[in-house]
Amino acid sequence: MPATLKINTKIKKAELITKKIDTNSSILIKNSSQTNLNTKLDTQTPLIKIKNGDSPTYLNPMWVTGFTDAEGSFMLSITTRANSKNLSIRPSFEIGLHSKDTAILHKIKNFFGVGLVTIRKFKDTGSFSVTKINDLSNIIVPHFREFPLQSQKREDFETWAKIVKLMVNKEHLTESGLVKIMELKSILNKGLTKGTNDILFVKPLIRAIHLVNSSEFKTIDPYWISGFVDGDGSFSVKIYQRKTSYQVELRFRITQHIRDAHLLGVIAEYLECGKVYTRANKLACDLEVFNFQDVLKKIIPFFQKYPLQTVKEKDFKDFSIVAGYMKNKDHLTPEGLELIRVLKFQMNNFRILPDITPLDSEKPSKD
Ligand SMILES: [Ca+2]
Repeated sequence: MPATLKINTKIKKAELITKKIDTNSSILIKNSSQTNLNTKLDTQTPLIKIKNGDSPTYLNPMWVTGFTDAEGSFMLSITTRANSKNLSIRPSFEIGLHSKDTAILHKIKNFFGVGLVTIRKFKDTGSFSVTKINDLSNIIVPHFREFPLQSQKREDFETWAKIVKLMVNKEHLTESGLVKIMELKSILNKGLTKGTNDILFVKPLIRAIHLVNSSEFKTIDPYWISGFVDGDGSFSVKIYQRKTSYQVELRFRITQHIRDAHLLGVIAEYLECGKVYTRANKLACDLEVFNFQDVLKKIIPFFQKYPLQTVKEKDFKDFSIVAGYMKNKDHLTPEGLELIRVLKFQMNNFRILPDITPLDSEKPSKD
């Protein structure tokens, strides 16, 4: 019982602190240095239209692409119809999220003006999906042609768009068209599944690798980064105990499958900070920024200028407040450290449940 009581008081305290800091948040960006990054920040105009000062009514198209690079899927389902040899071929575009973050799915639906939002309460998930062939062909494909994907998902999109085109031309109704679709499916996402492989003789294609050009990437709309981080990024506060003292560390991270290690390196170049680390299992990699000056002068000003759109924005705000304390050296006093602990207790997994993408899940650390 005393533990619960203690946490409740802490949370109340944290709310008070958050309010106090919010009205005075300019302290965090006073010292932005005159690096190339800052010049870049100043020359780009944010495209999001702001209503009432803080609630964005429209999503930036490049944010939508960045978020799709992190969380979207270009799918193709091929099933055999009952009592028939005919195949049912259904392409779709989907974004699946934890149900706590479904508000953004409705915004994405409004952005495209097509598709459906489905919430599965018992599974704690929600998704935005577009399945009508005309919507895929007239809305989804043109969007990703105009605002291109940057990760390996670009290859999935290109393959999938060819399938959509074949279907618009009704080629899936011919045997040769069907073979073409199956061949394309062999390099889409996880490739062919067992059942469908037996039906037609299919020669699997070889998947191309998409390598972003780092000098071209320097001119990317910064909202692509915000969208990508809204999907696969995280902001965390670590408190390490030393022998007689505590050390506070702020960590910004983007996690990807190993196939996108190159992209993370290009993002690090763009942000002018951070380094890419390969995980021990060699299946995933992380771009990490934990140098305090980089966090304070590069990461925080960037996401203040190009705000996140999901509930991750709340974690970013808490993270920024802690940075403000650390800048004032408040973390070196017992009171300051306690305030940081309180904020840490309301962030990330304490605020929302872990992401449904296994790569993104991070257990709350015990400190
Ligand atoms: Ca992801």
